[in-house]
Amino acid sequence: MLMDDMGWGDLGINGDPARETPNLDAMAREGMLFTDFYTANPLCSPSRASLLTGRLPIRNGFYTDNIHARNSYTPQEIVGGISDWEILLPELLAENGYRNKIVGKWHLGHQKQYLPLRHGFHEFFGSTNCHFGPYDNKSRPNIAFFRDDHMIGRYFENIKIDKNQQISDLSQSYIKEAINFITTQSDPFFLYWTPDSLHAPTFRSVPYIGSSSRSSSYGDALRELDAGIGKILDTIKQNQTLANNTFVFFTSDNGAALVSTTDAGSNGPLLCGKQTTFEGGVREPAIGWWPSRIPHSTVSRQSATIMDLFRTIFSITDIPMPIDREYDSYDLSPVLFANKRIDTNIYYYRGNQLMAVRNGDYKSHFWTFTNPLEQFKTGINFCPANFIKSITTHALTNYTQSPKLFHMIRDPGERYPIPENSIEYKSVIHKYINLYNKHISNTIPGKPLLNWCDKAVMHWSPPGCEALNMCLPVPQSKPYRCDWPH
Ligand SMILES: [Ca+2]
Repeated sequence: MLMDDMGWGDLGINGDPARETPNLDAMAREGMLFTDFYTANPLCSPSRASLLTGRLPIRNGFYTDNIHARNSYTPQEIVGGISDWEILLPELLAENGYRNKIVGKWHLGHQKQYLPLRHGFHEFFGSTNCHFGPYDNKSRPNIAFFRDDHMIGRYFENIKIDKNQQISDLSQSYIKEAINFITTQSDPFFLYWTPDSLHAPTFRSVPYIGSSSRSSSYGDALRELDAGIGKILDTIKQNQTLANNTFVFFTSDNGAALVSTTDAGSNGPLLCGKQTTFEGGVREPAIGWWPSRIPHSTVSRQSATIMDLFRTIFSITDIPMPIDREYDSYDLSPVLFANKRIDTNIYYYRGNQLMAVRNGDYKSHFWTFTNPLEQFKTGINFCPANFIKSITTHALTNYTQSPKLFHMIRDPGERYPIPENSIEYKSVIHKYINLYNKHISNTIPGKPLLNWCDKAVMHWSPPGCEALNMCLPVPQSKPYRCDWPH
């Protein structure tokens, strides 16, 4: 279960005072809460590509080198998408008898060759892109919505979203689709459930309007998804075989998008939000659930990432991993099933640049950046109410000669850099410099897939448009280098 832009601090059990995620809190009581769980990137597409490949974006190609250290993703004019060479989690599971379904947002490319059914999924209900729009179908087409390998409509046309009132039944459709899939499988299955109602502009269905104490569409949408997660877990619990044999993991693709102000979640005490490699951009709410195997009501401070789910799932299912490529994935079985701690390195990337490294209790920043000053002055702020001198910088700042060091247990909010003349700094910094240098010299970057854009590849005539009489004329192809503003 992968949320979109949900923040660490949104989870009641992580300390949100209103505690409006009762079902997720119950899930954590029945399983293991991860306090130090990370995504692979502070943006949707790269983190999703990493979840499904077990590899950092720098390896699987979900980055740009058009500009140094800039975030990139898959808008509808992107030419690139997931490479055929990558072996996705569902591909390996399918080879071993699993039935795989994705419900929600794909975001690994929308051209025909990138669709989920070409990459290991048997079923798809959702969209390849964010629910942006509406558009005029002349300068930009409305985004297609898919059932399996063909479109069944477009956002704002057949798939209704009332953008002004922030209302849609889409999350309810996703909940029903998940429950229907779970209850009709005879073979082992993998469900990738990834609703996007928490991504601005957020939306919720009518019964949830005003249901949250935040009195925001985001808060209502969170209540709706929390209730849906409760229903999905109940479906599993009602069938003894399913309950004994189903591993469920809950997390989010990146931190709360604080830039969206009132239409965003909370990162609790963490610094900044989505788009940044500070903790608010990449540390996620996370829960592992498997009542017959994971000890109940446990809290793990293990630092781990979304990519670890890849190796963990193949360890649990006893399926061998490919040996012809590098992975950024640890087996979390000893953590999940015995509450042990393993030694892990966390690498924080922004585009083509390794920004920071965490190992154990310390995190070291080798580069810092929020967004360019001229953009910040227009009101785009990834760190509202957060200003840490020399840390939340509006220039890409190189600290490789004197890295910034934080203690993540004493100071998870990255407020107090450890002084460079202190005994503590001097005794630990070399370890992080070595990790940084070693990772860079050992990592062979994949070909960047998010460099090129072209209006001709937008959702003019997706597969299935003929049957619906919804094909739009495709403009002439004119590839250009995508502009990544931050
Ligand atoms: Ca996201």
